[in-house]
Amino acid sequence: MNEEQRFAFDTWGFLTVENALTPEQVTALKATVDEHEADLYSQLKVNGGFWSQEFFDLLDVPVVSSLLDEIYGGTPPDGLPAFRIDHINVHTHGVFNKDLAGGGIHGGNGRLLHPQQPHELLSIYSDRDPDTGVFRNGLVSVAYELEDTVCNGGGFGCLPGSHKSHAPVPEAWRELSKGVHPMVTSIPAPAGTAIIFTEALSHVTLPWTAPSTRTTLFYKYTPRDETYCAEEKFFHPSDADGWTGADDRKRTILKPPSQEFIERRTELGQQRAATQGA
Ligand SMILES: O=C(O)CCC(=O)C(=O)O
Repeated sequence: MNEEQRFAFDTWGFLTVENALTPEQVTALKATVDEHEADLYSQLKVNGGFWSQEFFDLLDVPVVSSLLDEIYGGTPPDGLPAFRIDHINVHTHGVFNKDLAGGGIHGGNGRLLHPQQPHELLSIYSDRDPDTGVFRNGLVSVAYELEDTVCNGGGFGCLPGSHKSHAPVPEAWRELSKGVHPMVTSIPAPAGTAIIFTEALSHVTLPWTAPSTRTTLFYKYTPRDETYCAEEKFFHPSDADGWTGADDRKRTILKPPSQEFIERRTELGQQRAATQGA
């Protein structure tokens, strides 16, 4: 991470990497999306697997993975990635953009907003050790823009710095279809850019007014031994079988969290439900 990226991620909760994808990758990925439907929790084996080699390659884009390692506390001693893929979403305008009028602001730092809850249940957080400067993060998104979001005022929006907030986003700001509060910041990104943001950052889809089709791929990661999504949505190392570049790195990224973590999380979730129901 260079000093600009470290400042941006620490202070605002996101950073951008221009040219993370080559124009050839952008073209190939867009063509593949056009053959499919925009999809949440996409690329899972049960749904047919990765749509193409380019979709598989995006699991581990070197310029992005080195940043993710730092975001997740540094490269582990085994030299393999510090993170796993949690889920992949494919968005196009009009499908997930509420008739292009803008979405609802969501996200927030679970550990600051709900400090009384067990950490295992709060997969959305962002932290930095004040002494060492080491980052610790839960769910982190890498949004690959396949269409310019520079001049049209649409695309990814957020409240920079809100990943450090102990207070929820004001209700009156939340629903963008009712109006975009001036504090909501648009993050312009030419096609091929990766926007890397912690889901602890309050963020949103801005109204899209351009005639072009916005196409964005969201690769969402967690630390190796954590999860955001439920067990039936896990990827598995064998999902790499048959693809070029199916190495130990990719298989580590596709690995589910440990069984111990899953059981502990399930138990804590049941305890919380019982307490809330009591
Ligand atoms: O449209 C965007 O860029 C924001 C997407 C979003 O809200 C999310 O991935 O949680």
